[in-house]
Amino acid sequence: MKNSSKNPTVKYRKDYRPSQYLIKHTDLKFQLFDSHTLVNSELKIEKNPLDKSDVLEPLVLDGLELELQQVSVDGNELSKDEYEATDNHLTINNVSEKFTLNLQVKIYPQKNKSLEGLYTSGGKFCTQCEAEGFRKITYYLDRPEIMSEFKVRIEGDKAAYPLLLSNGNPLTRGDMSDGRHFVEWHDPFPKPSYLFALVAGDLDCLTDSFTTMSGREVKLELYVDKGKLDQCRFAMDSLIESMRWDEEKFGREYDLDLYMIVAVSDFNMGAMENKGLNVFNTKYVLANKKTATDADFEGVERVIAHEYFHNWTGNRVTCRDWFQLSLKEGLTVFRDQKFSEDMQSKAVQRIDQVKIIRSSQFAEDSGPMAHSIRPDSYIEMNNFYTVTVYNKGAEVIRMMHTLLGEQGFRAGMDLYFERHDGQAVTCEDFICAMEDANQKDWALFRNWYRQAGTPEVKVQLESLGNGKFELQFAQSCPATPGQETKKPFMIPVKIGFINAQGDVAKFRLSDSDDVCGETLFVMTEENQTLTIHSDNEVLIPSLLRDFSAPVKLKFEYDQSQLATLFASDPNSFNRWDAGQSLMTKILLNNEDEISEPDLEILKNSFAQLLGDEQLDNSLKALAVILPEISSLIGRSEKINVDRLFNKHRQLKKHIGQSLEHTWFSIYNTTSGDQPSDRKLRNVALDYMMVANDEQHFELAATQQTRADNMTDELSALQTIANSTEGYKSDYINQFYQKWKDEELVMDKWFSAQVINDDESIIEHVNALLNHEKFSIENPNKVRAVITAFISGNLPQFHNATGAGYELLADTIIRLNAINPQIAAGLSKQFNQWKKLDGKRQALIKEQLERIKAVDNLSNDVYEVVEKSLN
Ligand code: 0A1
Ligand code: ZN
Repeated sequence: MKNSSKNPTVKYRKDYRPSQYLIKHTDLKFQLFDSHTLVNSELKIEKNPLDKSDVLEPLVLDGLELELQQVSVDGNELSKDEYEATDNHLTINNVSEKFTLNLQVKIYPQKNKSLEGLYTSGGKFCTQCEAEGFRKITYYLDRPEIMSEFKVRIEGDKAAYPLLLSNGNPLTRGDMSDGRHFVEWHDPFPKPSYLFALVAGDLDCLTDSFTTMSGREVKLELYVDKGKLDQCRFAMDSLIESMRWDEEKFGREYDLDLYMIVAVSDFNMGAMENKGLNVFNTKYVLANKKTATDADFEGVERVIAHEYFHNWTGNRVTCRDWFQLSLKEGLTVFRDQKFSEDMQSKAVQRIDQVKIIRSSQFAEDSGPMAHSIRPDSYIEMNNFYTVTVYNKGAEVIRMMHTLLGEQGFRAGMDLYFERHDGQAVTCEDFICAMEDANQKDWALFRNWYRQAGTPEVKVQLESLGNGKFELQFAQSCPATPGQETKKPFMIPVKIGFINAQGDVAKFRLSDSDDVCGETLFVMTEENQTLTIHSDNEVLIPSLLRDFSAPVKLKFEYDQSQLATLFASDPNSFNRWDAGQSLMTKILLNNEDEISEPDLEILKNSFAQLLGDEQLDNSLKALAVILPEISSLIGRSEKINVDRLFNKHRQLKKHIGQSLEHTWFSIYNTTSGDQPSDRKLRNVALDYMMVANDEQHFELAATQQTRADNMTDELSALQTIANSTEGYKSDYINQFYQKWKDEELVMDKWFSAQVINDDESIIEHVNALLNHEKFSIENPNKVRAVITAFISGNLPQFHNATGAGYELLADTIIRLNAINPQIAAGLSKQFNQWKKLDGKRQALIKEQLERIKAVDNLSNDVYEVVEKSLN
């Protein structure tokens, strides 16, 4: 098909109609062979009692890339004229109110490189069905509101696949002829097809158990490739912690007797919450001190928790349709964030969460793919597993939590589970439960679900004399595709003050006698004023503490006010944020270079902060890391990137050089063995290398060679790979020789080599794409090389020659034919192009048009590219 004829269907939220049919029971039989798989299904179908129409419409099942071999209804095989099979559907015309449908289809998992449906990875079979992958396994009503009780029989060669796993509990197993065997599974909880899973292979297993709050014992099984058991303990402990935490915080108990996790190397996303049988990207399971960094450990803990928490928020209560995705994802991300805040440092976690919002979500919200957390339409659902639905969705839940407090929020959650356990529901149902449990009317709050775009809140402070002050607030939100004008949002703004000396400034609200140090002001209109009283003559406001709403807050601070907040705001998040604002202001002003006084202010602020003995080392490290270039672009409407890149380099160099002695002393005296100590030491090393890589190269080299943990080893490698030293390749090779058999470590080795801010890098990236350890079919490798380059090396991605753009387009075109989901994800990286200068815009447009003209362009890539060009 030539793509000029492309006419993909757009699905609209407003068109939702309940299905006329339900599938009460689903019996599946899988016969796994070396070249293909046969799937037999028996579906007990009946008319949906909610459907009141007298007319029975034809049954239309979804199906994709299936070879249909047999169809029978109530035991009678249908002849070819009694059904119609097209590229996407199987239609059966004459059906009754209740019947049994039997189908046999043939599929080719070994050839499936989209990693959706049933596929093979490293010699084992596995599945990925969310969002619409089950239709690549058999014909089905492949929509989340169809909840069915599943029985599954898997047959395969016993030597190659001693393990045959599916959801729920194993029922029976036995041997067959020809060295084959079978296992039968039953999942007592009705579930949508997207939660189905199957795994077959020969794997090692770590087992443990968990006794639930009601005293039931749950078997825990973690399956990994042979030889990897020494990298499993942390994931298992994280699972146990998550199970305990969900009981303590939300009263939620696990419901089956068995919880299985399988790690696979080829996986499009992080992991998948299939009922009782999670499938994980190895990146979020395998970790020990030697192979994984501190950041990797945090990732494992977070994703293990996320998938576990889905058992209640996603599986027990699921989504009615895919427009409601944030119902389960926003809520589950919020839950995993809360968990991580309890396990790690709260402020550090919050900073990391907000960095994602500011660097990726603000960008998405200001680009051609902007959508509300509950989108109105889509062409390809896979394109909507976004930072907006997930992370902004979590911010929206967090605002509910902020508005209701811990107890009110818990009451809302309890009511939500009580009302909707076992159902497929909507975001509206969730809001209603929160409202009803707390006697609230949140008509206005719903605008967060309806409207896309990042609201801007402008704040001014006016002193009226006699200790009386006025904070004036004004909110607005820019137009986004399809939404020209916006209604006001409900915006909780957490506020405190410090005085000119940097001490906490207490205050009193006009309508109260209580003196306080902090207040929550809830905006509901475009313009509002808050009057306060304070004994201090000068107040410096500390606004939107802990990022209490996903908005851009604008207050005209001068540099000295920001420096004071950076030195002494008692709110750790805002203290960090003041430093970011200070740097952002300087990096984004209209000067071509940073002035000497500005450099001096920053240097002094950093020196003072680094000397603060009260401050935790990880907060110190975070505070001295420059704002990410992506977030500086993300927050701008138009951007002169050449100027930004130059100033970013200038600032980094200056901080490195002017504080060289401080870095050296931090490096030598920070001796602890905690992640926070490593973090600060490695930031110091990086600045030293930026200051003078010739002089400090030995130090980095020694660190890489002697390290007993991956955090230090990799940090050293990264800074070495970024240096200009000729013999850095010795150390890149040394790392390679040591780790070439560890796939996940090889991903780090690739990534470390693509962030060098040097013109020759594109050639090097191309060489890495041809390296024997690289595979375009493995998403982790694509992320390790391509995503790491285009998001971690923006100066060279935006190289004025356009070579970076061409490299990305080449990769997208290659991947379009292999794995459309990953190809589309990469295509989104062009979405900021209209902010750039004319020359770069023309270069990107050329690449977008080249992609659009590709034969057999997938819907996934088409949707992103088409929206970007419009
Ligand atoms: N529900 C999973 C994420 C996920 C979504 C789609 C996938 O393939 C298209 C795979 C995983 C989660 O939130 O963890
Ligand atoms: Zn999720």
